[in-house]
Amino acid sequence: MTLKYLYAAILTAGTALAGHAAQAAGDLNLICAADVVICEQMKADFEKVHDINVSMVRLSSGETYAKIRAEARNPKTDLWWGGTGDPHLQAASEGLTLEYKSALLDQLQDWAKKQAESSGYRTVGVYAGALGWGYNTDIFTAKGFKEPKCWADLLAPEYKGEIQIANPNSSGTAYTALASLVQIMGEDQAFDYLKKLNANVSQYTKSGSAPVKAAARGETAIGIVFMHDAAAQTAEGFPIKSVAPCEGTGYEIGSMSIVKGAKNLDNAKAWYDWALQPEVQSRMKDAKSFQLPSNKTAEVPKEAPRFEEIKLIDYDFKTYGDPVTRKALLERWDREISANAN
Ligand code: S7P
Repeated sequence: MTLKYLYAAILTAGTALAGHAAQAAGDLNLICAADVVICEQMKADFEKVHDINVSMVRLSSGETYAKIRAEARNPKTDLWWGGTGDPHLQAASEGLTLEYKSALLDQLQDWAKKQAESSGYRTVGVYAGALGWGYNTDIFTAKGFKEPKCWADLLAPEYKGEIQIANPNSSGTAYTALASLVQIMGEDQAFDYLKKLNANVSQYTKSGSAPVKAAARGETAIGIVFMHDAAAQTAEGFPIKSVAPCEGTGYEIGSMSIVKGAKNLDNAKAWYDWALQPEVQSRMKDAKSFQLPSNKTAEVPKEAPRFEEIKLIDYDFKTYGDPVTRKALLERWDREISANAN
């Protein structure tokens, strides 16, 4: 038996154990809100063990939420895998996603189960990762920059035009940054900080990981991103060093939700149960997706930034995943930051 077939056999057995027929047939319309490389790997792996054709679109987290909301009367999407947890929670509280309790729930880390419980089981945690930034060490050496260790350091005038971060309307990463700064500094001080940071930001990208990909290519010195996305660029061989901010930082619980009114509900459940399996989550590292997996027995990649080594805030997912809070923060960001962008 080749390795490929052995792997397929393990996944098939795991799926059967999880209580879903491995041979369900038909289609599955999936929005994947993580990096496109892991999205494609997940789709291909799933199709190897199920007779289900997956139509997959990659969107950022905020874009996914907006699409699912716009399609609420006639959903075209069955399942939303990945992306930051806040918009999944927002969709859950607006009744856009379906309650579902997987038989694998008990195998998950407490943070993943809590995400499920607090949403009335309309979403669940699939991975977690902390926010920080990555910087290009070659650019730093060439320009004689000092390593920015703290959020406050990013305001230094020497970084004018040297920083990229995404737009929090489209990007879950950037919304996590906005909500984290508000929790660390208080709302008015956080907006004051963001106005000053604006002077150093050359571009607000659509996707959350784009800033560190640009830093890897030498197009910018610093990208504010999830630390695992910076680690992925280092693993690709680029001169990127990750930083966990000294004042503390927020984190994401990357999540998964079934869309209410899904046309291919059984197939959505088949993906849901499959994606919570340890074997599936252990393989994420092969796509350089270095988040912390939610299944307790999945392998933690050696490249994954460890929570115990990072000063994490007690991120308030309930408040910052609430539609009213999220809408108000994004509107304020549009008024005070986007309108004055360089
Ligand atoms: O690349 C992996 C990852 O950082 O992408 C997700 C992210 O929210 C998607 O990008 P956007 O910021 O554009 O929404 C994270 O969930 C995930 O860890």
